[in-house]
Amino acid sequence: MPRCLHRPTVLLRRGALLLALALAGPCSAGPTLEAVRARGQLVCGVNTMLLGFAAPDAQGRWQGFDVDLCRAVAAAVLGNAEKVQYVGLSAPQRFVALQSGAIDLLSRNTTITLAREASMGLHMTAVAFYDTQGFMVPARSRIRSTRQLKDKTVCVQQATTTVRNLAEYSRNHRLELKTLAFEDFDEVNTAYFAGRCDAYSGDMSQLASLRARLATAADLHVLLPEIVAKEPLGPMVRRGDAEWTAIVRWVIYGLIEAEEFGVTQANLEQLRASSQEPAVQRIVGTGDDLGKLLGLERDWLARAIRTTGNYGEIFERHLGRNTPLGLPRGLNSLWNKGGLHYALPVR
Ligand SMILES: N[C@@H](CCC(=O)N[C@@H](CS)C(=O)NCC(=O)O)C(=O)O
Repeated sequence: MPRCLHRPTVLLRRGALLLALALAGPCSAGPTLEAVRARGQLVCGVNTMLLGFAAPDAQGRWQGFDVDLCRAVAAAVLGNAEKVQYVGLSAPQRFVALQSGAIDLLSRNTTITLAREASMGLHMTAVAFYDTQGFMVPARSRIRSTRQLKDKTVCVQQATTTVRNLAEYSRNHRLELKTLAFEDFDEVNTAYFAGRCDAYSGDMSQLASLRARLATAADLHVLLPEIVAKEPLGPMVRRGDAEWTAIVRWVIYGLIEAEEFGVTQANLEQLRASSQEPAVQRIVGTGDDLGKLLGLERDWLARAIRTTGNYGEIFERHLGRNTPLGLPRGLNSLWNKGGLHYALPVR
């Protein structure tokens, strides 16, 4: 953010530290925030149909974990979570959509890897969901470990991290897996549920989602315990807009920090009215004006929390034990509860 840093740097040289801090912000909005504001709408790329992450409900309203991240960003930057246009994107379409400027934000079960960040003109923001790649098999197959997959056929979708991870896993474990890869998601699902493959490989959350949506009571499916690869999922943005990258990143960290400090959708207004705790005041928008540093309103994070609740509330609403997916928090617990979510501090 050269334009943001420039002014304080010059002033620091003149020794006017306090003045510099007072003047630090609002920064230049950055092209994406400017475009989103001018349009009055955030254009968010999501999955076409992945129950729990992004799927239209009976009324045609998009619902899910990835959708709530779009809503939280829209609430933080526009003050209105309804001002989102959703663009359903398949695995092969997603990066082109972001590179071409067709979407402002890609919030779509996308794994962050070095190659993806360094070679595609894109940036990761933050890990929103710690996933792992695994296998699903029909319960009747009696396969309960990847050791029993030798020479078996595995269904996967092309243009995903899944394909290469699977090849490496097969080689490392001498499994001689045969891969049946399809470009189209529906084709993979149809092939697997019609019994054309012995196993389905993908991110564990996706396998749980597919099982919840497509398996029948008479045809049960189990997830094998072994882990094929780490799959850290998170929103991506275009390169070259540091302000926008920072906004999306800090909305995610803010939602995680809100959980850590006990700020929920239900107690937000009460904490805004009465909390004297500086960390809580920063989150609910009554303390230091951190929104200004991001080019946003003082209550940017409160607007997001009012809309979606904190990170834990989003997780439980769409993916948790009381949902069709029934996922445990596991790796997605907070750092002080045995998990990996350690938000950089909102201060
Ligand atoms: N996290 C992996 C996999 C993401 C992915 O696209 N998974 C597929 C298979 S479950 C999917 O969601 N497909 C939906 C579609 O293409 O419409 C990645 O980033 O490559």
